[in-house]
Amino acid sequence: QRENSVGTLFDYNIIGIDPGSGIMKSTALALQDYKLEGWNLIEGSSAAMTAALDKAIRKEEPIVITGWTPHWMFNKYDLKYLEDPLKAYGDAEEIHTVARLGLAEDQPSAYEFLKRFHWTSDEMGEIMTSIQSGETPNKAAAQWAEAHKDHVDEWIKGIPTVAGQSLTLSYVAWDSEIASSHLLQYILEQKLGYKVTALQVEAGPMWTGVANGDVDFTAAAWLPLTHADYWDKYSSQLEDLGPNMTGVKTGLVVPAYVDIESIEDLNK
Ligand code: PBE
Repeated sequence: QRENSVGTLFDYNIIGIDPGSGIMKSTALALQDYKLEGWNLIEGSSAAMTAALDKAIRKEEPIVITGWTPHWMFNKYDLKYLEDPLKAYGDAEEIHTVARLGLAEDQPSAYEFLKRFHWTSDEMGEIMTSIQSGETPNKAAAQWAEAHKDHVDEWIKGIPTVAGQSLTLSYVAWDSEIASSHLLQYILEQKLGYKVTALQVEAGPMWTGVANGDVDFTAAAWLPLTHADYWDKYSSQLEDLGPNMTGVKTGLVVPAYVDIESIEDLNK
């Protein structure tokens, strides 16, 4: 660590999230790629990261966080991604729905709906913002589904309802995935007749649960880069139902008032 360097402004800390998340792995590699020596990647959670961000912004202090889009923080605060010329955070990232093998045969209605399910980051953002402003995830998802009936109807049109069959999904408490998982639970239960158990777990168990067949699906697979190691390990035990959202992004994020533009600048 050097005195009077950019790093000292940030105490050489990058505020991260849960250790199982893909963005923590990408960031550990980014530290190597950009030769950011002496920097610490702080483990925590999505909630702790946004709390640290809020605190820094109130005092207009420098902070670097691991961030991603879609996320309500970009609506609430004036933030910017640091440029990533080495593409440590990849390029065209997508969120995929992945199912256990055999779901198509066992639960064809759920399978067909999940295959069709595809939305935009603005749409997800509406649910995230509603949760952030104090609504429960269940209510925020229900309100969204009822306010976007036409869209929901396209996803379920012609799909036979079932009589209370159980279905299990897994997700991590990332703000984006809290929104999508509650919406899926609502539609599967209220429109298609399933009884859904939504398991909130760490990233590792989220993937292994689907791979070993204990969990029917997750809609929280960030590919091709963010969850590449999970995908490489389990892809033969899973079915990829395709992207439920395209044009998503991860990276290092700072408040707009922080006077650096690129990850490379962290080395100055
Ligand atoms: N995220 C949000 C996750 C995927 C969803 C970018 C924080 C991750 O890094 O694994």
